[in-house]
Amino acid sequence: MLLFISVGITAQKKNFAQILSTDSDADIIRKAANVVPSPRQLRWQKLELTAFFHFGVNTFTDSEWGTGKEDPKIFNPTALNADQWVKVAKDAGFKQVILTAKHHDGFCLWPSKYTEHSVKYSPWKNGKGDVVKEVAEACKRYNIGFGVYLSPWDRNSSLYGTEAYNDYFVKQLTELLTNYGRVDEVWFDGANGEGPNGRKQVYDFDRWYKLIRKLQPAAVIAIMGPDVRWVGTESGYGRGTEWSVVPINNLDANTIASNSQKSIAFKPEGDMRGDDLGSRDKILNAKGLVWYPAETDVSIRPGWFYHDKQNVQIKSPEKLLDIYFHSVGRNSVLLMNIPPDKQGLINNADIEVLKKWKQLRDDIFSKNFAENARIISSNGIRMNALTDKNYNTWWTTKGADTSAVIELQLNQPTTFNVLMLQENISVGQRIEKFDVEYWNGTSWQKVTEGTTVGYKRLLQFPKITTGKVRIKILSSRLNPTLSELGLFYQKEKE
Ligand code: FUL
Repeated sequence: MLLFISVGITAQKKNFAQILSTDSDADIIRKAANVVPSPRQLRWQKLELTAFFHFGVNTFTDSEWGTGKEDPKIFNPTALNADQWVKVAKDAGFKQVILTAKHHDGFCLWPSKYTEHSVKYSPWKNGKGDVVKEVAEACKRYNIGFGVYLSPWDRNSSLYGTEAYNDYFVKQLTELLTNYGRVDEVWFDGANGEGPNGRKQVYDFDRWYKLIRKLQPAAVIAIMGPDVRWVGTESGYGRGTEWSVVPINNLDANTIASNSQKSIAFKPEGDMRGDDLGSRDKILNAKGLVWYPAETDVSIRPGWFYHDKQNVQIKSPEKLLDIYFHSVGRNSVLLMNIPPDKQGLINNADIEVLKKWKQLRDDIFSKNFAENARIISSNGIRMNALTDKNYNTWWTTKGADTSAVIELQLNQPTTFNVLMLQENISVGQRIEKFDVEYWNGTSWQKVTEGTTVGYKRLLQFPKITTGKVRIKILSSRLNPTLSELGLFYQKEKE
């Protein structure tokens, strides 16, 4: 069995589908509609918000990419407090954090047995400190997820560019995945430059993936990995059309047969940065389809690491809210970087912004005007599921219907300007096109429209006041599903 194949959903439902040369277009569309996330991917998607902590020698040299030649003695945070980092993240609504255990400079935030470029050779806690341990333990105390970033590119290791580097990397991964309890995400950066000896490295991804599956089977492997895809930009803005099911052309029968039992057939390849990766045009020529959802990474500051001079360039709460709408609200998980400073603390300026951002989200999303609406959809079933605040129950259509109209009759004329839709992705991602209309007293008027929904879709539009609104699902790959539906009001600028 391929290692990335999900276990335990149902016999038929898998996170990939093979396309046969005999499949018709309709067969392919039906297969795409039935590809589902693996349990680890589903858990990850539901997090919505994860935080990145970039911290290391760069924090002390005021740089973004270290050379690998730093003296470990420069690493000396005066007041490092991982509880503070994790509490700040949790208070802002993040459900998981990822720490840069090793960035491109090769400096390890844990006392690795296999290098002298680490905290062990720094004055911090007299070389007895372990940042990975402190963050992992804080996450347990605060009950949020914990992940590690381990840069494949290593500008310090003299082994880089040789096969022995893959062994070195496996040893480091093993330390991280065995000594710190549960790890929920392993993040492999795509950067692959030259090592200290000018050589490039051929990474042994298959070996790394197998090790992760063995040691931390619940962890998702992100970016240069099979479970989570880089959205393709570091701006914080995802695609308007975001399919979690995308073509993977090495999933042909021969590859499956030859890799079965001994390898993982799939690792990211090809350009994952186009405007649209999974619509009908893209999947009809595919040899295989895979559930490969988008993660949107962005930093709260211009850089990934902390720099004093950027204290005045922190993104505003309003900017972060806009990013939220265009990442979480576009079927993606948001991974936001909040870099600790030289003291080893999250700076107060970032904390203030995060608090205000959380408040802005709460102001909008604490009141769902759809909650007590009367819901009518002639070919729909389980109307109550739409507003029961339970993701696991869902509305769908009868028979083979792939279009539907869902009308909401509100108790009184209500003002709103945000729509939230959530598909039940545990049965697949299906909705391709929808319109939103409101009743102006004499006729239905179009408010907005959308393409994909996926785990969560948020749409903003100029405010309207009405007693009736309807969602018209115009096209879907199979019976459309909706787990939740919301109407909200976002205070408009005066
Ligand atoms: C990039 C790296 O080169 C940056 O330094 C940062 O870690 C970012 C998240 O990924 O590829």
